[in-house]
Amino acid sequence: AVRRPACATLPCLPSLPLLGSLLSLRGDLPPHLQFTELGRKYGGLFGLYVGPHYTVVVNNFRHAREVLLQKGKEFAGRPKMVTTELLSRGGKDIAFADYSPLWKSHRRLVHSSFAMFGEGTSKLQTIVCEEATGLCSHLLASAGQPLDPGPVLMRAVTNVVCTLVFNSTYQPHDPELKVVMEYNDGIVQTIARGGLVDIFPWLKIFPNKDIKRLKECISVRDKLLCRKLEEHKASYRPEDTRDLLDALLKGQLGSGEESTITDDHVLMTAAEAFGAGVETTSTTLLWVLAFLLHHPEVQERIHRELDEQVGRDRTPSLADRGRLPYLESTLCEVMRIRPVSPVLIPHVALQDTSIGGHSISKGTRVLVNMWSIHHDPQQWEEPEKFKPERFLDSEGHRFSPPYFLPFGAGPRVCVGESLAKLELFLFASWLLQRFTFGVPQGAPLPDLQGRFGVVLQPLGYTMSVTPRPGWTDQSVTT
Ligand code: HEM
Ligand code: PLO
Repeated sequence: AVRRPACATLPCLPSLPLLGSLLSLRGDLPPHLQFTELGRKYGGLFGLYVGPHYTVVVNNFRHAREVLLQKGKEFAGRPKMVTTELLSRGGKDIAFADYSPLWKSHRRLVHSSFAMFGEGTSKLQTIVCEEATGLCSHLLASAGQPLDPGPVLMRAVTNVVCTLVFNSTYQPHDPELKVVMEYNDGIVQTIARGGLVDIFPWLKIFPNKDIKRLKECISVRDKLLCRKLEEHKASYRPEDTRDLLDALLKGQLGSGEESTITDDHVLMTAAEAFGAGVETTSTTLLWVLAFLLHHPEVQERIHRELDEQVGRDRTPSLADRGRLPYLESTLCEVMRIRPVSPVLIPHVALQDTSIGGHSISKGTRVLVNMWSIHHDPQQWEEPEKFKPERFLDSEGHRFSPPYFLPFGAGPRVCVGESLAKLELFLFASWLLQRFTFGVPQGAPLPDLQGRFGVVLQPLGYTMSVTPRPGWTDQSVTT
């Protein structure tokens, strides 16, 4: 009983009822690599069945542009998935909520409150620089010993998001921070074993013990968030928006469409900003350091650029962004070669429409394989090579080609994009102004393949930290 594909003109993987195209998929490959490989046989655009759900995979830029930008609104839906429904109380967040007018105003509210903390004001910069200072003195204290950069980066990034969402920060040994790290870790490990794609029948991939652990972690998270929300309500003053929670409360009390968002929406949004803010940024920074350990010549060139453009007498600031094109290109190259979200979040067609002239019916799921777009040899010369200078033009200015889309594009583009870029720039420039990162004696180079869970992460590694001339004294870092 092989199923007839929903779209007659598109190639489709063989599919059985219930199992969908499972038998044609390889359990040992993460979805982005699997789809890239299948693309060689079926072409850049093909269909498959994820259990009962007809799903179209988009492997090339031309079709991705159609889905995300030209027909962005038609493809702005999200599927219901077992674990993300649990995570977001049935889609009361932004990322996993299906399209609706309420979602739209909810998203706009979140976006504008991020903008409020963003580049216009210097508040965000102050927050990040404060954490960068703390991070640098921690690194200086560990100079000479092998260091796992994961936990220290995680804490710095957590504190940035914490200030933004709750207007509070954690000291290194705060027990609440430990609780946050633990529940977050539990969610990351259970929410998306095979990626966010729910590609295998969920009972197979999410054994009950995982669902149980996920529920426990969510419940710990929710208790903590509820407490924060109650504290905020008690001290809320409309004239002083301290953070994202205040901005959401203000929206709730206002007269716009967003005034119908519930306390559940407020909680889920805070949880998501927190989760997204921490997981993506810290992972990207870990990839940056991993690639720099592999490419000391890139690190040297960044050092040179920093020495020439910033020097030692002051710390880098956002105003230096235009002056550090090579550093910025390195960050882009890292996000190209290892996008943290290689197949984005699944999209859904909200109406009957088409991709590349093939008709697509309402409800079809669409997976945009950003990995294959970022590794397409037709667009990128030697796509497997790490070459930051590919983002520089002949005059040394940075440029960003249209097929470089680490944050997605269109109505579902990442809401944290400018926040993330700002953080990456400030953390990277502060760290590299002061330190040289290397491989500890006898230790292996970091693995660059990574592991795909909810985001594409590098495996754990250790590095050595050496202060650069002029930065050896603890007193200069405070
Ligand atoms: C969505 C990338 C940081 C919040 C996304 C998507 C990508 C992405 C690819 C999915 C787009 C789609 O489905 O078409 C990244 C990268 C980051 C980053 C590469 C950092 C390097 C952040 C941060 C936040 C954030 C810091 C918030 C504080 C969100 C939210 C969505 C999202 C709420 C869902 C948007 C929607 O569905 O409408 N991000 N992100 N992200 N991101 Fe990010
Ligand atoms: C990370 C673990 C948190 O505990 C919960 C959470 C919320 C939002 C998710 C994030 C996790 C992973 C990265 C996601 C983000 C929304 C957008 C972002 C999926 C699961 C990306 C990169 O698409």
